[in-house]
Amino acid sequence: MTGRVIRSRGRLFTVLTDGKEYQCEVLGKAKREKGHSPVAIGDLVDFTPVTDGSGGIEMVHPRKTKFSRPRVGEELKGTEQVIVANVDQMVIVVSVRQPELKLHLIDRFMVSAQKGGLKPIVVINKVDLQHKHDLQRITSIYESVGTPIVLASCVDGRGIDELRELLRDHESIFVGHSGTGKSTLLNRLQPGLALRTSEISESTAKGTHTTTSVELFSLDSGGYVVDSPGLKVMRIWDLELDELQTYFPEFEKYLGHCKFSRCSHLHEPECVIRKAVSEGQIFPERFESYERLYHGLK
Ligand SMILES: Nc1nc2c(ncn2[C@@H]2O[C@H](COP(=O)(O)OP(=O)(O)OP(=O)(O)O)[C@@H](O)[C@H]2O)c(=O)[nH]1
Ligand SMILES: [Mg+2]
Ligand SMILES: [Zn+2]
Repeated sequence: MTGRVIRSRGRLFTVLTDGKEYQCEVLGKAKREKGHSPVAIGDLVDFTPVTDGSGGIEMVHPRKTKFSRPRVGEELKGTEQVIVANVDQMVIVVSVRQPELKLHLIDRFMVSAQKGGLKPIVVINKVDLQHKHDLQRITSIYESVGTPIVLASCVDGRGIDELRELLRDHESIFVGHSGTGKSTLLNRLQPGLALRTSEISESTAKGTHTTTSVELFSLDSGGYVVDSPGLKVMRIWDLELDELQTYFPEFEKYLGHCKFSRCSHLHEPECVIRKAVSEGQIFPERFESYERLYHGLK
């Protein structure tokens, strides 16, 4: 039988097929697959039922999309951790404050989304709080690269309906640092979901990783959502230096026109990307994110 992995606990994966759930172990064959995590939430799998409600996963279907990162603590050995497979959108949740908004964090997730084949959506949450950001400018930055951006508040309800529309009939994973309000947003989008959320401490203004597991939920308005634990450091799995520039859509029309064919766009003369930045064709904020990511990869 074929089904979809919707959650996991320990070594057991819950596989959903025809509205029925099976608790499955991963059998030897599927375990031995090389080069990626054997089974991830969102995977389509072939399994054999053992008893009513339990079974064994035999095979994982090739993934259409994936959001992955190096397994924590194993960055050097390089093991990939697929956080979710086969969803089509990444909702990048940041907050104006608590924790503080940093554009380069959004851009890092944007790169990861595109690399994995997911369409990014940006949500700036907690706009009810006093803050110092120019939200109009931030909105134009992301609109200029074709990314939908929603200004939201779980306190006064701003942006919630708009976000619900963007999620309708899509499968979306919510990502972002701890405490930005991912679970609160999901609870607001679908009352009854009752995901655990928590107060963030005022003194450190850091979240405490309230969400600890990844699970696929269906939305009454159509589609699926996946909550995810806030990531402290968001490293991008298997990203090459040369590849980075291709995940900045606004660079695209300039690529191949620099004087040097392998221009890093950081210091070489006659670089058309830097020229576009200085002429206001590319937002300096985005270029700065590119620079940061580039240095991080070297
Ligand atoms: N003022 C304000 N507070 C919010 C808003 N959304 C969420 N919060 C608060 O932010 C805190 C963290 O919310 P969570 O939903 O637990 O954050 P999370 O992103 O799921 O965090 P992790 O699960 O740790 O990744 C809670 O105290 C929420 O009440 C908002 O729009 N405005
Ligand atoms: Mg959460
Ligand atoms: Zn260049």
